Amino acid sequence: MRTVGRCFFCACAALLAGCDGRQSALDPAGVGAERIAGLFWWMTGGAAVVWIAVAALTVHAVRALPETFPERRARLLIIGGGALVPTVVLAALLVYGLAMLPDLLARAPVGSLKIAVTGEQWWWRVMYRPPSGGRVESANEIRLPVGEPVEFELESTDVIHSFWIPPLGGKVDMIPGRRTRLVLQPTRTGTFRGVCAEYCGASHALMAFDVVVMEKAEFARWLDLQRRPAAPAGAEAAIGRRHFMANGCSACHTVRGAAGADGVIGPDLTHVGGRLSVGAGTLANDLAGVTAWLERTDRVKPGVGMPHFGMLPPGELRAMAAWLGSLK
Ligand code: HEC
Ligand SMILES: [Cu+2]
Repeated sequence: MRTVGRCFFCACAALLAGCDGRQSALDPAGVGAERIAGLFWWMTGGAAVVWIAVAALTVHAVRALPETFPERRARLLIIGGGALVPTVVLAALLVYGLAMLPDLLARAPVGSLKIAVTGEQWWWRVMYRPPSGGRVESANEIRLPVGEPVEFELESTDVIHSFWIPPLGGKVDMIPGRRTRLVLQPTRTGTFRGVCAEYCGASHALMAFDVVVMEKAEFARWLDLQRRPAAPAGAEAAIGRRHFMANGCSACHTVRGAAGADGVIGPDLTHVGGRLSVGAGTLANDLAGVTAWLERTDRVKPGVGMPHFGMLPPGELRAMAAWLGSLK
């Protein structure tokens, strides 16, 4: 009995751990997610009603004596319980679900912020297109103003990925050669987690991103900062910058403001120091995390499109990590 109790406790703990709001569709922080969570609970309620009715009928069927059950009543029960009730319940749920679609698929009003996100194996290229004009490139993190509808333009350069921020709304596939759309409107500030929801290769599970919903004014300030080139580094960080250029990192990475660093194969690193994680949600963005990323890239993320630099002296790796960390 004790073992059963323990197993039950562990199962509950595991289930509840899944309810951590950062990545839960049942802890909505967006207009779309609220609707979807509502639909989920109505569906669950409908399923529970059907289940209880079927279970009750089963118990009744086992107990009832055939002679006390006239054929007419049995036929009514079969037609009513077997055809009528499921048809009505399922049709109602279908109509309720479908009625939601036009709203969830609507475009954002003209003048809304647009964000183009491209899925790559295994990271996210992010391009902000504010209504005021211009574009701002970033990667592996998405920041949003609270209360505003934002239109995402989703693309892929290699295989099918799927863009999903569970607390904010539904998921939409990113299909090579096509542009799909999704409108999200966060309802509260906070930090959430987005994922790729379509198996896309070896490191599919290591393709996540942080989502930070901010107050409107704070977001405007942040976007303005992103627009600017990287802040000039101090003397110590400047050494890291030299190593960055000497080791060929700039062939794949752009750091606006660092002359010559204009590669476009990998994520834009202009303000990488201000992100919450590195490696698309894989490691903490601190000195240890970035150093580990540079040293063991392929072990951190199997199949990754960046070579590892484990052959370099540790001091050089740390210097580069320090410089990247200073790029706020
Ligand atoms: C051949 C191209 C290439 C070279 C050379 C390269 N990188 Fe990368 N880098 C990438 C790609 C691709 C990614 C994205 C990997 C992923 O997450 O799947 C990446 C990711 C990163 C990230 C994480 C960025 C984020 O937003 O999570 C950092 C930091 C980074 N590289 C630094 C460096 C440094 C420093 C060097 C040189 C020592 C370097 N890279 C050399 C292609 C490259
Ligand atoms: Cu993917």
